[in-house]
Amino acid sequence: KALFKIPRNPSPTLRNPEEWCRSFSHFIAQCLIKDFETRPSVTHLLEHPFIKQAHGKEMALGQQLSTLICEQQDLGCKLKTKHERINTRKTLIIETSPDDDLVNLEFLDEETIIKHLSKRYDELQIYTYVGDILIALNPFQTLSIYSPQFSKLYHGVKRADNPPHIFATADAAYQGMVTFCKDQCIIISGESGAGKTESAHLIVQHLTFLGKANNRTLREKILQVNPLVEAFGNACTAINDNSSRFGKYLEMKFTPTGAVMGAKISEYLLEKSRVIKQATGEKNFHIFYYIYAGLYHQEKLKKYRLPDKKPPRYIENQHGKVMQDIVSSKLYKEQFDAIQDCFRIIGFTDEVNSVYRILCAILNTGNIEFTAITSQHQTDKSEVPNVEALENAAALLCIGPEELTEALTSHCVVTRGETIIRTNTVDKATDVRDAMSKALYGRLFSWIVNRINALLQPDMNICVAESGMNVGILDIFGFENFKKNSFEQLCINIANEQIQFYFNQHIFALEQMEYQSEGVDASLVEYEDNRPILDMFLQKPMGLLSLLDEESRFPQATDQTLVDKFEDNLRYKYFWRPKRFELCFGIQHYAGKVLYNVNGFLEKNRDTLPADIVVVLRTSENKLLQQLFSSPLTKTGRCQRLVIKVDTMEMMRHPEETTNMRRQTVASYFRYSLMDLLSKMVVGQPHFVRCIKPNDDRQALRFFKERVMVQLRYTGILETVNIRRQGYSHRILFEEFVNRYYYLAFRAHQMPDSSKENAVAILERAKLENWVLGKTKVFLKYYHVEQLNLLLRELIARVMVMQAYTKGWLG
Ligand code: AD9
Ligand code: MG
Repeated sequence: KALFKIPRNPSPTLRNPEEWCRSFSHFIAQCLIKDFETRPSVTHLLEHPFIKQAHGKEMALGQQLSTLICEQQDLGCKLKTKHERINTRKTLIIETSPDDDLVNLEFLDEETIIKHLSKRYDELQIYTYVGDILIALNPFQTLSIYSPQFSKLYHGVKRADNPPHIFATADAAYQGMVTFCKDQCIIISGESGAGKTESAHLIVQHLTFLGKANNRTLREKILQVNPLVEAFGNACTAINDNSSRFGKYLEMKFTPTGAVMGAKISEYLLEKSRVIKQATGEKNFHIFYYIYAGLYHQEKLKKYRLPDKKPPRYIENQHGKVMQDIVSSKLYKEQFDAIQDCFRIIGFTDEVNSVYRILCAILNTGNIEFTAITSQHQTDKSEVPNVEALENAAALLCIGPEELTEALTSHCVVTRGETIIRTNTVDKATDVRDAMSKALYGRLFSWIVNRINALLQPDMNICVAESGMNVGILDIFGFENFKKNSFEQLCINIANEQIQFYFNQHIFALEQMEYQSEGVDASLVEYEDNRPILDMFLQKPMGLLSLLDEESRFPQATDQTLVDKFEDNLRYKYFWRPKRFELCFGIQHYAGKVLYNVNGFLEKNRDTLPADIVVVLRTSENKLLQQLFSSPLTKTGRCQRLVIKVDTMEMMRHPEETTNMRRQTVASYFRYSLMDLLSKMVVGQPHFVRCIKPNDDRQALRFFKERVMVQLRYTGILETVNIRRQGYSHRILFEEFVNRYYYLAFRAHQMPDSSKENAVAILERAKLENWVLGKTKVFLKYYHVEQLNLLLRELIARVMVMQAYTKGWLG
């Protein structure tokens, strides 16, 4: 209060700026030491006429003051006073309320929870806490709560100081990382269209704000990563116009002091089949529409050999999309410009032109058609009647059109040591064509991701990467249940089962096990364990994926034999086979019943790319394409083709292994990816965001109780509220606890024993209540840790200021 009363004109006793400034800085230093909360805002100080004047004259004191201010900024300390916050609140109209956290509710049942969420949603409070877990209701409208002002508001404060917000979760992860020097991971879950991807963007936005690197370019680059990969990996589905068709784990890398220094994406299981076919009412990956509309407007369709009368078949009129719809879309055109900017800002070079060429080649490949040649001797031969599309594709890929025709319409086989060339039927040639399109797109996508990673790698000269830490953000495709569900939905839903299992493990299982082993009395909470369903999918050798792999190895296997095999071997209550639909089976997932149609499962799982195609593509003069299909193989002619057993996924990740005869199916690669993802997640301290979709019509302010109830049930929110209310989310070894917090109760040079008694001394000194002691650990509620960390940060800041003061920086 005193600070804000400082007169704008100096009092008669302080006659000149130097004197005033000296006295003022002295006063500030005292305030800082006395009470951290009453520090003046930096802007407020710098704006003061005397400070300005002091700066203008380059007076030593002014400089010292600004040095101190800069140091504070670097420290990432709070820059605003309470006063400022109150003002901000008024203008932004945000208030905290007791029902911000469901754990505080007096009555705890589904009805009450729903009532609260519904009321909050009406008031546009889309976020609600369950202890340290964030529930995010999709607002289906643009809210003005993500501006830089909000980023400031949610910077390094206690959760209870502000209403729940996605920025608070990002902040908790960031503070956790800086304070404990531990990697963090934010796991965003929810069904398709619930708001995971949007939440992931907001988290990245806030983390780039928090990790203020001096390097502005790096921040800008990181912000372009999501839009770029999503243009290639997202598409419009029946549920969501911007549905993620791949899983994404984005790791943001920070220096030990918390400055952002790089980023890395890992992508999981892109739904490549979308390139060649989309379900009714759905579309291809966004990028195809962007590029077609963009090139049309730049009058470059000819240059990229795209048809200008009718859009290519892969993005065409399958579902009423006509040429005019695509080229007249302002959105597509603008998005194309935005993607070009993304490439440029991230640092891609002329390679972008090769990316466009490959995309356009894929569109042309889709237009290649085959007809049967029936002669007296041969009925299983096909040819390409209209060579325009084929020639276009070949030209864009920089390969010979004859070689491409040959690879599409015939294949090599070896019988008893002899190599024979066999012709392809029309169906077979069509399959090969589509396999080529899928492989091109899948590898291009992986290449883009790898290239981004290379461009955003931490600069080794500035910081040794190993000494940095990271915050990982998981945004996968959400649980899906369409009218017709295929192999893709099965993989997506298994991934979601795995994430739910991880959540259960963290929130319920591990926590309860630890209470018991530490002799802490906390009543057990019942929860729905989905482990048996996961076992049904993943177990070897009799789990569903293993059975699918086994059947995929038999050339004679059919959809019928596959579904029969499932029925004969999967004796689980979660599996059923409706008699009416012969080629279907049903699964009772954690999030509901889904009926799958096995049509095409085997082919999708085999995902074979004929070796003939690989050999042709390797002859390309395009450097990028060579890279995509590179391997130690030499191009020694056509018949060499058969020694290669190429598997798309295998090659994509391990190009050096392409000569390996071992075949890897999509299911086995998927299993491996899940393990890889989990191994990344388990090393970090998890933070959970549970996205909820309040209605299926994507309408703002519509809260369908039943719909929300179902999601709350299957995500175990009620049980989570219970366990967060009773439980202790942080369990820290006495030694670690004393090491971390001893400054709060002991003198800095007086390193105490890491005993239980000293831990208690710290807890009491910090005036905390409701903690519990186990045999080897302190059991804390989430708000205890928050309080301790805040005290610690304040203490460190005070020490810094005292040092500055004693060194005479403050006059
Ligand atoms: V999927 O599993 O990838 O199909 P998501 O990722 O869960 O799904 P997404 O984030 O794409 O859903 O959200 C769907 C739509 O909801 C967005 O396109 C927005 O129109 C809308 N949405 C979601 N969250 C917000 C928000 N915080 N503010 C405004 C939002 N709109
Ligand atoms: Mg998404």
